[in-house]
Amino acid sequence: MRTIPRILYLFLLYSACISGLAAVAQNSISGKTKYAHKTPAGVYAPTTIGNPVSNCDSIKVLLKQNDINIDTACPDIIGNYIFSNLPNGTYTIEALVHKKWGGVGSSDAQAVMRHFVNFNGFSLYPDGYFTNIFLLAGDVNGMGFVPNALDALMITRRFVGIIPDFKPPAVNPGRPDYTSEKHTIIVSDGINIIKDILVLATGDVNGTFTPYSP
Ligand SMILES: [Ca+2]
Repeated sequence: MRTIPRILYLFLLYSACISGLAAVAQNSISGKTKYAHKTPAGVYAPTTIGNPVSNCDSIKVLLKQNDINIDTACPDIIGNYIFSNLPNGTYTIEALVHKKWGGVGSSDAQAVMRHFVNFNGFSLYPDGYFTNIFLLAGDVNGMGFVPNALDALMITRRFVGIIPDFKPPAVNPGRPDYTSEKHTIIVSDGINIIKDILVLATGDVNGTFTPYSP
């Protein structure tokens, strides 16, 4: 008669241990920071983008929860980053780049116009439709709309030197010099999530820039 309560006790003890382990499970998120580069022939070929050995000034990865930055990782020279010992939860990662801006010219302005024309249903240019990081990088005025004639105008104004950057007051609300993907990641059960983060110089919608060396 006493066997059943003993089994029940052991089962409850086991359950408590398992749930206790789950509560303290430590996870990690790692990957590479990459520039969404395209070759001169337009072939998509992302290239790692990192820091010099001596410092962590040119690119960082931000770890956020509920839009609040809770940690920062310093990618190495070939873009490897890692966040360790993360409690179970939902996190957002993105890169913050402080490298020299470049790679933006008339071909980017033209590409933005092609995108805009295609978005409006004309489909004149099969190569003219952006997605993902290229779409984000085309919103140079930060209005959050589909890249359009105003963005193309701002790109032109910058590469001919009328405006120094895409920041206010010349461009409102404006954008920083680099655009990053943002990934929302759920971690649990002590696993490592591998996630690369793509960046582009804001406005480099055809991915021509090579922002090296760090
Ligand atoms: Ca370009």
